[in-house]
Amino acid sequence: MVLDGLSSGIQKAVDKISGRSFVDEGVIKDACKDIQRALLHSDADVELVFDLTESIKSRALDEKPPEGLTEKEHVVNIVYEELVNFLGRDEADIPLKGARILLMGTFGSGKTTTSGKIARFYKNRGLKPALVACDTYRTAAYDQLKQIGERLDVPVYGDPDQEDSAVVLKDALEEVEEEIIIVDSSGRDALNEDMIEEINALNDILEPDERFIVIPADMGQQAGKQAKSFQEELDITGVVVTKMDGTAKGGGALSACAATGASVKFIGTGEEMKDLEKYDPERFVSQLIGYGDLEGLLERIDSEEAAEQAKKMLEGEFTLRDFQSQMEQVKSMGSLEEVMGKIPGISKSKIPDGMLDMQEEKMDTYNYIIDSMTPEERENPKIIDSSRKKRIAKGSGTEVEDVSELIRIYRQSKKAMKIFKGNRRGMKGNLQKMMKNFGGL
Ligand SMILES: Nc1nc2c(ncn2[C@@H]2O[C@H](COP(=O)(O)OP(=O)(O)O)[C@@H](O)[C@H]2O)c(=O)[nH]1
Ligand SMILES: [Mg+2]
Repeated sequence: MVLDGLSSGIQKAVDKISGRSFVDEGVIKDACKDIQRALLHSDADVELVFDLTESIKSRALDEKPPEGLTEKEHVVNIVYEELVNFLGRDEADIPLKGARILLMGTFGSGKTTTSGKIARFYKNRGLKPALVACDTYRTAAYDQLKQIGERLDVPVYGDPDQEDSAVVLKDALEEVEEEIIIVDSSGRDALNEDMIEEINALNDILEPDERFIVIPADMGQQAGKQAKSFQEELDITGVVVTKMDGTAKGGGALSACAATGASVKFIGTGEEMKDLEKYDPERFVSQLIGYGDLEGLLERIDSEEAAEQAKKMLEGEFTLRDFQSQMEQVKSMGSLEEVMGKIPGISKSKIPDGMLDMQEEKMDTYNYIIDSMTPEERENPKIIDSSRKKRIAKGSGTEVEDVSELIRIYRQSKKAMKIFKGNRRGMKGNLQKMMKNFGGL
């Protein structure tokens, strides 16, 4: 994953806690030192880091474990919760209907690349994005975006001969038919009057739902200062932290943004269009800490719904509704491609090109099919005979073969659920099994 250094430091701390037969003050202090070291190495602010470890220490010593958790699990959970606070608490909220997004940032921060990545993000979710090339400052900017658009099969509006970005945007808005409009803009060396004026002009014309500042992670804690100045001058709604893949300073950048109250919406993790993740601090910290036990732990303490679902599965009552909600869970984790990349043991290289996108479409198809069933059919798919299949296919605008395929995959998943009986890693195991069903791996 990104931030391997930070991750191994945090994991070392967690292992120290988990590896002892009991936790005392000495162990907690020792683990906190590891966490400090890891975060400071990631260029996080010293004071913030000390505040964090103080909270961990005092909570670990004062709070009694809630029912069902051992002392050790309780302390690991405190580390997890405090790290989530530290790195941003709220999961990014990205509008999934018609949205206008204006990107801004300094030279080379990754605006143009990120514009393309965000277009892909929407396209993968079945929406129609358009890109607008408003960087009129750099000569090759239009061509760069045009190439990205061609690769993604997303229209790019712009005029390489027009020097006034406001004119480019006005013209584009007259023509554009797509529901999502993503506007790239010109950078500067730093936020200056010239840039403020230009962005304000674009803002008045576009009236965007989101104003994102793009900041490279290698700025470390300076990212917080930059987010703050853009916040004050240009009223940003979110931050995209790019280049998380190429630096040890990502933790510092994320924590500094969180400390200013700016919400990180996406992180960029590579040069390719697919390298964008919606930022979800809980998921991010789970990865930092290392899946495994922690996931089982979280499942036990805070998800009544998950517990209810698990219980039903164990009783063999895994209905098509449960199947549908599981598909939703998979989708809400990001694109299948991202999910696959995170499941140990599944190599992306084994997946044929085009398979992943196709599978996402499949999930939509399956959702339509399940929606077209009667409640009785959903609860008891056994009653779905060929005449019912025909009716369902017609109602959902799909083919009878799709309906049969869904039922087959549902049966396989149901069987897989039973195999996972008693498996503490629950959700991950289920997902992995389900992915295998989808991907035929
Ligand atoms: N490794 C890595 N490189 C990135 C990422 N985002 C952008 N880049 C690279 O950073 C450079 C500048 O990006 P560009 O989008 O042109 O920045 P702009 O000047 O802000 O529009 C390009 O070489 C990109 O490929 C990222 O998340 N990871
Ligand atoms: Mg650019």
